Formats: sequence, structure tokens, C-alpha cells
Amino acid sequence: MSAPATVLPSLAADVRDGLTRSGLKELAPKYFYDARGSELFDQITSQPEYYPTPCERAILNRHAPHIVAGAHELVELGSGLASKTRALLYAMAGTGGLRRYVPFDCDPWVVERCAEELTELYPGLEVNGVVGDFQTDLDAIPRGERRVVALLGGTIGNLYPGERADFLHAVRRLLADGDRFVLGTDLVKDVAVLEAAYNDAAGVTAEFNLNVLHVLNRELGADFDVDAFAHVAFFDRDSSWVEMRLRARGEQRVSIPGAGIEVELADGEEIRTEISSKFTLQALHRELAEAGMGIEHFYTDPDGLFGLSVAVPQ
Ligand code: AVJ
Repeated sequence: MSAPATVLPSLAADVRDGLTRSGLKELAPKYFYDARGSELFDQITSQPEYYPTPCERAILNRHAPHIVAGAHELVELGSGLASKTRALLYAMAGTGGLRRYVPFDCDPWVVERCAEELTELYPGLEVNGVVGDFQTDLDAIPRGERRVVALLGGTIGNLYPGERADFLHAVRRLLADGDRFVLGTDLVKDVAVLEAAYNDAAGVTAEFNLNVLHVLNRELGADFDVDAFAHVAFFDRDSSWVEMRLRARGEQRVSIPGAGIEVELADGEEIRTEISSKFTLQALHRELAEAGMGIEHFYTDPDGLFGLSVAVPQ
């Protein structure tokens, strides 16, 4: 495995920055994913309202052979435990083209587990795990040939437009002729459908959102009263993203020793915890073109809820 990037050390600084600003307070979504958060996210993906995961899986199951045709290597950004990628790897193995798999994730444990499992599943496969943050550490990815670089699940939706442009430019720098970039994105659709996906009836998304406060309590010795916050999720049409927030129920005074701060929240004050951007094909064309890539194929599920772009350098 490559050297771990400094992911956790950024927590204290990010929290200080996000919770002491004068406007809307904010916590970055990457801090949702401790062991409990990852488990909750996993549960979200099987809630009836959360369509992105089954939609993307349907696209991958159906089109994987075409998506990976001729490729030798798969670089998966934000690999998680690679459940999303199985279809791509399977298709690559099926054509006999599979040589190397590069799982890239900010969680060293995830990268290690992923590497072990896939080495077992595909003896002879070179697995080259890289620990890092896909917003800053793409340079740590080894050079390769005939590669598919993938960011699946709609993860790019977590980035603000400026960050997204930077990220797409960094991806472009990874690509040589003959490589391609596979990007999963959630699509703009009926607001009720979008909002239901982030307000599931079973309350799993609410628990996932609130879990970030448990992370701060544990990692930074904070004393958030988690029960004193409410889950909020809504579609912001102007920004074209679903936004999740935590709303203070009553005035809160929180001490966060690990970040060296005390925070006061007014009754009803909200902390933004995630944006999840929703795209149109037109927007994807424009943003990828600005980063020097052209969409070669665009796939959706039968209902057109989720999109998978296959882009090439141009
Ligand atoms: C993992 C970022 C794609 O934005 O839908 C799911 C995370 N948040 N429910 C998304 C998430 C609330 C998810 N991504």
C-alpha cells in the first residue's frame, strides 16, 4: 500500500473552520464515514426510496462489458469495499484483459480489505491499493496503461462546482490516450422523488446524518447532545443539489476541545452536512468538456433516474 494521506488530521481544522464561520455553519460529508457511518450508508442503499444504488447497479450489470472493452486496469476512486465495481472487474476478467486493480479510498482499512478480497477472488491480479482523498491525492496513483478510471455512486455530487472543476481537471491529467473515465451521477428529476431519497421513512438517512455528531464527540471530545438535533434534507433547485443539514432543537452550547473551540447555536440554527448535486446530460457535457474530456457514451437506467458517463480525453 502507498503511504497514507493525512485524512483524519484535517478533521480538527475543518471542524474549526466550518463551525466558526459567520454564515451557515458546515461540516464536510467525508466525516460521516466512521465504521457506524459506513454501515448506515450501506443500509441507506437498500432503502426503497434510495434509487441511485440499484439504478447504477442495473446500468453496470447491463453495460459493463462495453464500458471496459479493451481495458487492462481499473482505478476506482472512493472504492469503498468495491461492491459497485464488481461488475466492471468481472467484465474485465471475462475478456481476459484484467491486469491491475487500483482501489483508492480515504480509509486505509477499506483499501486493505478490498485488496485482500480481490487478490483472493482473482489470483494473479495485481492489486495496488492507494490511501488518499480524491480531492487532493490523485497524484499518488501509479501510472498505468489502458485504464478505466471510475468514480461511481454519485460521489462527485458531494463537491461544490469549483471543487468539481478542479477534480475533473486532475482526473484528466491521469488519463492517457486510450484511457477512459467512468462517472456515475445522479440526475435532476421530480423534486418529490429526490427529497424522498434523503428522507427515508425508516429514518436511516436521519441517523446517518446525526452520526457525524457522534464522530465529533468521539474524535474531538465534543459534547454534542445528538438528540437535540433534527435531520433536514431538501432540494435546492437553484444550485441543483440536495442539501442535508442538522437543525438545533433549542439553543445549544457545544464544547469541542479537540478543535479548541466552543460553539453556540441558536434555536433552529442549521449546520450544512452534505450537498449531493444532481446533473443533466447537458451540464455533464459542459463540465467534462471544460476539463478536456468528451462523453463517448451516456447510459441511464430505464427510468432515467441515474446516469453513467464514459468520457475520453480530447
Ligand atoms: C455517497 C455521496 C453518493 O449523495 O446520495 C446518501 C451519500 N447521503 N444519503 C448521496 C448520501 C445521504 C450519497 N453519496
